[in-house]
Amino acid sequence: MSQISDLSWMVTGDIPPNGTGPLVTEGTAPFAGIQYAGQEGIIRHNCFYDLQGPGLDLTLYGKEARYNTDNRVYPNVFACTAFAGVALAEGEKFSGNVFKNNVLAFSRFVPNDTRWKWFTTTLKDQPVQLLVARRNGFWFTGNVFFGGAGPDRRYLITVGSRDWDKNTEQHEVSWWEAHEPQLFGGNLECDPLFANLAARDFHPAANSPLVDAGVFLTRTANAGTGTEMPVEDAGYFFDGYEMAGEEGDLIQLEGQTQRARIKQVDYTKKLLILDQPLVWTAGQNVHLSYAGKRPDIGAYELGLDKVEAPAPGTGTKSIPQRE
Ligand SMILES: [Ca+2]
Repeated sequence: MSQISDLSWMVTGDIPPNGTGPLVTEGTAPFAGIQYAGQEGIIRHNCFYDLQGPGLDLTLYGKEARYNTDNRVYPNVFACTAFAGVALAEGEKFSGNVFKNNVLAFSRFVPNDTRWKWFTTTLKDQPVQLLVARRNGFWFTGNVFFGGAGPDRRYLITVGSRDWDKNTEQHEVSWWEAHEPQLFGGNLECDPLFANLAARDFHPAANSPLVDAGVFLTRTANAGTGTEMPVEDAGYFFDGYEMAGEEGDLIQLEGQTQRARIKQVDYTKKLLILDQPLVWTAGQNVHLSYAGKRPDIGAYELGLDKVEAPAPGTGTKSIPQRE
């Protein structure tokens, strides 16, 4: 069974940014925007920001969070947290998790959790956007990493475990791309140029490098025409899950402006059933509806008449993170 997060996750008022808000208890892990353990889930079009913990924490623990597999995390904004935009836990049963077209920017580590020397000494004040305690089970492509002007860029991707005595020496994004291409490929390090960062408006500005810089979600598996489109990976797509009032995704091929709505996804056969016929070549790129030449990076698509995600501001409280 799949699940989808298509909301705009944020925090209003209850947790002040960059600080010692009322929901943090000294000596325990700060709260995550979403603490997640699921399989074949879709987490997209969210803006996670001003959190004291990670925006998204793919975690594993105990008897209730044992599997994190084959999730699709695209395209979101993880910004201005006091921990890391995204955290990935160590442990078994963690595989096939793909992060595409996300922005991870402007987070700065605050050691609210004082139990770990690595936090209070090494990571304090570092621009940690991604904190990973593992070197397998995930794939980042088409994402933007940025820590603001001036900080030590080797910490944008921080690898280590909070209770290890000696964590791995940290490296710049380009090093990870060159040395661990099975984990990182085609990511960018640049200022995302949001429309208004101070006001937490995470739309791309007109001159933003996010515009038309994203990767496509998947490709067609063979040439064809009609309403049954085979794709290499159907796990990115949503057909309403038979819920009343929910529509399937609008999709669009590269090089075309025509769009079709998904009526049904056959995840086993990797088949998209469409409401109107399209024509495609073998290996043609497929995405949700987009504007311009390519998809944008981040939660918004510049130039789309209707953003399919709700605007930030609907307000969702974060929940306590388990130990
Ligand atoms: Ca675009």
